[in-house]
Formats: sequence, structure tokens, C-alpha cells
Amino acid sequence: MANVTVIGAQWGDEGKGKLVDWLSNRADVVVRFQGGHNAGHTLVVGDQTYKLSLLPSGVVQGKLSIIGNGVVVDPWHLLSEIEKLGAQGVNIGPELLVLADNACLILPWHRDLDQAREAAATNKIGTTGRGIGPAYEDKVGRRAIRVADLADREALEAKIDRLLAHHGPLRRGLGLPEADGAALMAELTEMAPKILPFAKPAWLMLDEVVKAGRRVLFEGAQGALLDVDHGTYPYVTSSNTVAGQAAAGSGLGPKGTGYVLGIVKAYTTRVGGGPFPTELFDEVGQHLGTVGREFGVVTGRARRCGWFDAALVRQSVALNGIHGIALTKLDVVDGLKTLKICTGYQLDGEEIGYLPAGLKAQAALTPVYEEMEGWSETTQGARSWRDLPANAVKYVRRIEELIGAPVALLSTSPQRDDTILMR
Ligand code: 2SA
Ligand code: MG
Repeated sequence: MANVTVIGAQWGDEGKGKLVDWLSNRADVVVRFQGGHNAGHTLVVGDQTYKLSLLPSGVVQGKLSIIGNGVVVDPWHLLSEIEKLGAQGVNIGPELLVLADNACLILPWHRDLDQAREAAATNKIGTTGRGIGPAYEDKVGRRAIRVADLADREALEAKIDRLLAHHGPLRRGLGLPEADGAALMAELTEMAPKILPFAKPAWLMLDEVVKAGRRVLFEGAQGALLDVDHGTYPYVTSSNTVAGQAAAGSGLGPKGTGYVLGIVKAYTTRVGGGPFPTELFDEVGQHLGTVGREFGVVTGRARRCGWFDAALVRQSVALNGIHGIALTKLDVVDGLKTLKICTGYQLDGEEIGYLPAGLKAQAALTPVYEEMEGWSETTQGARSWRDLPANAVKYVRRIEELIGAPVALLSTSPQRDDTILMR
């Protein structure tokens, strides 16, 4: 299969950026299909570190990069990210970057709502505060401003009126200052000429690209357990993050999404609120957070850490139709005496092998663990299977068995070349 879809198989931050960068070599086009600048993808190439939130990771390798219709786009953020990468020597013009003309915009009003709601909430989602949820609400509510509207003053004016009618009362309810439609219009008019050169029918370009036999890499953001349908709702992001969204969020049909590569961290993390059955509050959890440098790329928040949850990843393998996984950050568990893997949960005296949908049930789960012996050698930077300690090999093999998917790639450091091709 020529095309590859890369998705996070846990709660995000599995190391997708690095793998997408590595796979970009073999692709002609890289496509983002959901989320927005809530994503944080870190790429380390030699002595350069690139932190991307909205741009597809393929831009760093000079690959044609598409921001698909499924993405919510903060155009001001996009321009600043382009500028930041320019300063690092990566020049991004309309020949390299395509923005779907039917993608919806994130406006400053969305960010205001997101942040004010989080501040007021008792059960906080722990969003990135970037306006993602409110922007998707307006999309589904058929009120959103889309990229193509930027070329149409009349459409913009009508949409701003429509948005004002909706946002006015919401803002008042949250004690936010009155929304200023004229100011928004002025900001949009000023920004439009900088964004419009990137705007194209992305679905048509993709259709042509695929017909010409070129290879597409789909870059997922967040993770399957943050999916608005399949994740730990309501502690989720507001988009579908599962592999199926690659088709709808890009405009290429389902047959185009190709090989589904799930990115899986050798332990579990999540940032923000919500259930996390294998979360650790002891020194092992601290070890994972410190050694794994588990801090949000976008917000700098410390991520919650815990043992590998095979039940959760097994669920993800099913939800995404995962063909194989890339296992990342194995070196972070180097040196731990004992490793625990969660194989299922105890709920009301019964064992279940999946995360149930009910909030109460999710909170009441007790993980069932299997213990394995750790290893003292370092696996960091290993470039061959043979370099791994026997117990590390056992750990990886056991993970494969429990999740029901093969490990296709093993990533042994953030560096591009520290990647072992397993099969
Ligand atoms: P939002 O902002 O509405 O999407 O937040 C809703 C939930 O989704 C989670 N979320 C994420 N989880 C992990 N990584 C993400 N990206 C950044 C990163 C996050 C950061 O790579 O580190 O810097 O904090 C991401 N984006 C959204 C979020 O924590 C909420 O639980
Ligand atoms: Mg991330």
C-alpha cells in the first residue's frame, strides 16, 4: 500500500511528529485532516528542533503539505507558524502549502469562549485554550467562516452578523466584553490577502495526486482516545481523531487512506482531565514524566503518566483499523526493575477487556496488571533489533500479543534516524 495514515493510538503525544517526519521521506504529499493548532508535533533533525502545531510535519522535508477541510484553522496562527519556520530556514510558500478552501476558521471569539468556559468550569476538560471546540461548534452549527469566504466581502459580512447573534449572548453569559463585529471584519480583511494564496480545492489536488500515482501520508493529531465519538467523552477534543477521519477530513475517499500506522508509546500519558485507569501517582510516574520529558508542546502543561494499557490500545487497534504500530519512547522505561502492563479492568467484580462508555464505569475501573522484569541496559538510540536487551524484546513481543497488532517500527530516540524497521 502506497499511502499511509498515521494516528495516535492513545491520548496523544505518542511521537507522531517524529514518525511522520521519518515517513515523509517516502511520501510525496503530507495531509492534516482534523484538529487545529492544539496539536504539538516535535521534530528533531540533527541539531534543529521544530515544533509544529498546525503545519503538516512534511513541510520540514519540503514535501507538498495540505491542511485539509477537517482542520479548524486559526489563520493568524498559521501565518506566525510559517514565519517561525522561515526563521529556521524552512521557507513555506503556496507551492509547498495548500489550505483547503472549504476549511473552517478559528476566530479570536472562539478562543475567548474556550478559555472563559474552562475558567468557569468545575469539571475542567483541560483544553489547550486555542478555540478548537467552539470553532467546531460553529462549523457543525453551519455558521462558520470558511477559508473561501475570505475572498467574498458580502459573505463575510453576513456571516459575521450571524456569528454575532450567536456569540453575543454566550459572551454576556460568561462576562466577556461585547464582541466587535467591525473590528473582526477589519482583522479578517487585513489578513485575507496573506492567506488566500494558499487556498485551493484540496480534495481536487489530492484526487490528481493519487491518480498520478504519488504517495500520500496522512498525519493525525491528538489520539484515538480523544476522539469526539470514541474517546473518553466529554474529556475529548472536538474532532474525530480516528483513522477514518483521514478520508472525510481531506476529501480523498476511504480507499485512499492506505496502511494505518498507530503510534503507541511504551507507557501511557494524557494531558488534561478525564479518566486514566493506569495513572501513577508515585515515583514511577514521576520517573516517566521526567525521563520522558512529558510536557505539552502547546501549553507546557505536565502530562499525567502511567503504565502501558494494553486494553486501551487493543480498543484503539479496532477503532482505527490499525495494520501495525510504531512503538515509541521505549528508552524511558529503561532501568525500571519491574514493568506492569494493564491487560484489562475489574468492574463490579467482573473482568472486562475494554474501556466502557459510561462515565461512572470509566471512573470505577481497576486495572488488571501483568508484571514483567525490566532491564538495566539503555535502549536509547538502538538502531537494530539485535541491540535490544532480551527483556526489552520480551516486553515488545508481549505488547504485540496483547494489542493484536504487529510492531512495524520501533523509535528509540527523538532523532529521525533512531528508528528500527521491524518488518
Ligand atoms: P482541545 O484544546 O479542545 O483540543 O482540548 C480537549 C482535550 O484534548 C486534549 N488535547 C491534547 N492532548 C495531548 N496533546 C495535545 N497537543 C499538545 C501537545 C497539548 C499541549 O502535543 O502536547 O501542549 O498541552 C492535545 N491537544 C488537545 C486536551 O488536553 C484536552 O484533554
Ligand atoms: Mg503532541
